[in-house]
Amino acid sequence: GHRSAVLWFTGLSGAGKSTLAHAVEERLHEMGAKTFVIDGDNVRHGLCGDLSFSDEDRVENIRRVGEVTRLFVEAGLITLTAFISPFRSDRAKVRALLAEGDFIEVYCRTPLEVCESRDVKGLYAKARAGDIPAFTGISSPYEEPENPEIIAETGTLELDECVDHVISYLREQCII
Ligand code: GGZ
Repeated sequence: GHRSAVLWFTGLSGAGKSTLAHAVEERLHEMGAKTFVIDGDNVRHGLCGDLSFSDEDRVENIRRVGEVTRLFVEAGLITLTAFISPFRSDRAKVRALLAEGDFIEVYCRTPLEVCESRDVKGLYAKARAGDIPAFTGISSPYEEPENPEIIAETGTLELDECVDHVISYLREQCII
């Protein structure tokens, strides 16, 4: 058995949030844990399909994801979310929806320069050219976590090392 909780991955576009969330999920599956990953791929088209990337809409995006997360955690799942979630106040609100210890903030600390040099989807180039308004890190803010439970050095460490770090934390906290 395991406790339920949310691993809330936050960081810039291209920082490696979804990649790390899915890799951690795979490791948890091997241990027999019940998990679910929520990311832009499964909510930005449906549940949050009406939302843009304005500050207001990002706030609403995170609010909805937070409420869904609360339900999944209540259902007993280790929930893994991967959203930029750029505003401290919104992350704090999600934390407040959950019981003490159930919100685990994982800061994927890939620096902007690294995200931009990787530019896997070409979005940074478009944002620099002015073709994407309000792009996080370029023309829209990202507020770094001040006291995250976990800092994942997704800019420098191998994926497996980052996974190990998250898994160790879950063991220390007796979640798994
Ligand atoms: C940031 C944007 C934008 C703008 C589209 N700013 O790397 P990706 O492509 O796959 O991940 C980014 C994703 C961010 O959506 P989130 O729901 O995580 O954002 S938030 O938490 O701020 O609500 C990026 C893509 O959407 N994308 N336009 N302007 N990222």
